Amino acid sequence: MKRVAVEKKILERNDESANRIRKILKDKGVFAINIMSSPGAGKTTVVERTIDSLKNKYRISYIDGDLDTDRDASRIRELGVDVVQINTSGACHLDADMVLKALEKVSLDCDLLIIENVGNLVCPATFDIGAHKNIVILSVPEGDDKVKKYPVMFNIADVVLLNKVDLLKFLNFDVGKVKKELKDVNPKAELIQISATKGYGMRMWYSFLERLILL
Ligand SMILES: Nc1nc2c(ncn2[C@@H]2O[C@H](COP(=O)(O)OP(=O)(O)OP(=O)(O)O)[C@@H](O)[C@H]2O)c(=O)[nH]1
Ligand SMILES: [Mg+2]
Repeated sequence: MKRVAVEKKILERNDESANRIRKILKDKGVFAINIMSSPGAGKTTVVERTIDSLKNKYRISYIDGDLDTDRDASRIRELGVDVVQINTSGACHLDADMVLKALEKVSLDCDLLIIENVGNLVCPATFDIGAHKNIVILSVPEGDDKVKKYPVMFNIADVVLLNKVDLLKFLNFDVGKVKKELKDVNPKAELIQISATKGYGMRMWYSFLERLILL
């Protein structure tokens, strides 16, 4: 009973901070996305390609959450957008207080704020960080059984990007199974098949994202 009470308090405090973030973003007219996946599914690669493709049309800022190092932040900084690194000191997810602090540093003179969460298919799903949309990436090498094994994450997804489809020909991966299980877990989620490195499906993702930015 005690454990439940403490957890509830932490999440309530987190929700208050997430609401503050939403207010700040609304006042500034910024649209924010929270990108989540297992380690290595391709979050930073998708972000790189997305920034490359959209940076001449939209002002973009980026916040990166990682346990340690600024490797992803350095990759994105090279593209000339404003970047703030959050190191979570061992925590397996970003929380709203971490993002609130980062908002004091990152440029909010932007149309799109991309937040890359810590690579983890479980914990980030529980912590609202005030973003408008949740983008979840599943990659082909992870296996086609993940939607039902990690339902909390797929349940909060607005969009699921099925990445690394260039590897489908080498692996035993049933795209139909993922589609069916996603329909069961979260019928509202959009599924877009992409290869961030080869470019397949990326135009569909960019135009989907643009529609959201312009809403
Ligand atoms: N074959 C293939 N490899 C990809 C694709 N997208 C990303 N990768 C590779 O996957 C590896 C991990 O990509 P990242 O973008 O760093 O993954 P991440 O999700 O940001 O990783 P963390 O931040 O550590 O959780 C890199 O070697 C990428 O080149 C893809 O579409 N196809
Ligand atoms: Mg990354």
